[in-house]
Amino acid sequence: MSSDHDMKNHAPETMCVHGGDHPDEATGAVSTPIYQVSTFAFKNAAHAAACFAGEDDGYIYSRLGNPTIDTFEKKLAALEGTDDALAFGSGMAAVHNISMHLAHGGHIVSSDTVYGGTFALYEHLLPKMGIPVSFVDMTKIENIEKAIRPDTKMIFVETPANPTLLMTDIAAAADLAHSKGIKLVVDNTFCTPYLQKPMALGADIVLHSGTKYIGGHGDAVSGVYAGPQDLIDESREWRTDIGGVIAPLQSWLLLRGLKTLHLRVERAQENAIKMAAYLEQHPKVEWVLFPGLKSHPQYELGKKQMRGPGGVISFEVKGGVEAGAKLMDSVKLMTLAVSLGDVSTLIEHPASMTHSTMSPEDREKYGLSNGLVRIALGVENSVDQIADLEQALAKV
Ligand code: LCS
Repeated sequence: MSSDHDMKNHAPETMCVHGGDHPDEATGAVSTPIYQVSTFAFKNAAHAAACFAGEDDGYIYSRLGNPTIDTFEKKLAALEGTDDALAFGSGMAAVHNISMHLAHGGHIVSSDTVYGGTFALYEHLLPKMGIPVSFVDMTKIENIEKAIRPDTKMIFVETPANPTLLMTDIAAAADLAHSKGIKLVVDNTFCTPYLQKPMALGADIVLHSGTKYIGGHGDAVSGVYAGPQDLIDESREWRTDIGGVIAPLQSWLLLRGLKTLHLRVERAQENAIKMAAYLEQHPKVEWVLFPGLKSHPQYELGKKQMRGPGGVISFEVKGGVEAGAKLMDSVKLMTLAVSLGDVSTLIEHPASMTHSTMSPEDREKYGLSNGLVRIALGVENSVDQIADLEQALAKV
């Protein structure tokens, strides 16, 4: 594949394999090499000065840019259908960087259910740095409008939200944001660019915890966001000075992960559809929330803006927290662990794990019940996954 091949008209599966990617320019290596290097030699003092002045695009130092990192960023941007991206040492570093860049000196309106780390950053730390955050139920766009203040600079949407799987109408949120001169950031971690394209729906920035489906193998903590060139260029200065850049090895793992993103997401999703149907009819299950079930209150919105419902299910076993704990202690094939988007199926209890940063009062206020159990389906055979839950439910 030549580097100037126009990928824009290719199908999503082809984009996962080839989009934004090309043989290494220096060596012709087909798999991007891991440029495991911190600093780059200049040809002479004039070349060094030109690189620092931005007159030459030569590499300087890996916090500022590195060929393996750049290739991952270009590939992710191509998959999201935008110009460029910036990658970070974790998803939280990405959320921090974009929030500092877009909302410094102003206010953020955020989804009320977000990953617990994002909630902690927004509830506790950003206000200390002079960036207040309002949390609203974004299933209704009018709630966002009511929360907007004269100093609001950024709207942060996580859809589907972790772990309630409630959704926000991205196109409507973008129209509202832009009518007020506000930037819209969408956390697309649960869907990946394979299932949802926030940029095409009007978002200004699309963000991921790369730790999840993008890497996909549970071995690389990372984050990334993509957007138009002018915003990413501005944001790069924030990353350079705050310093949360991704490492070359992590970038390489993510590049490799992206090449099979479509296969893994399709299989996890197929497995989730089967598991959700199984759970919904089980007499010991109180309720199930999954964007692919007609019983989901926003089933139609999911169909409108997502190519499929994804691979994560939330549900509650009759008997609440104790019954959920017994279930998690009884699984054999599934792993009791946080994270999601892994090839292995992971099961966890948000109230005591990923969302323990929220007070019990906040969890109740924002609709995150104490008995909620989250399963992130992996790519195993669904017969084995369901058999594992069947034997665990029998012990509850
Ligand atoms: N955004 C979403 C939607 C997430 O689910 C997470 C992590 C992050 C951002 C932060 O990314 P990180 O810094 O961990 O790469 N979610 C996790 C979860 O549900 N279990 O463990 C981590």
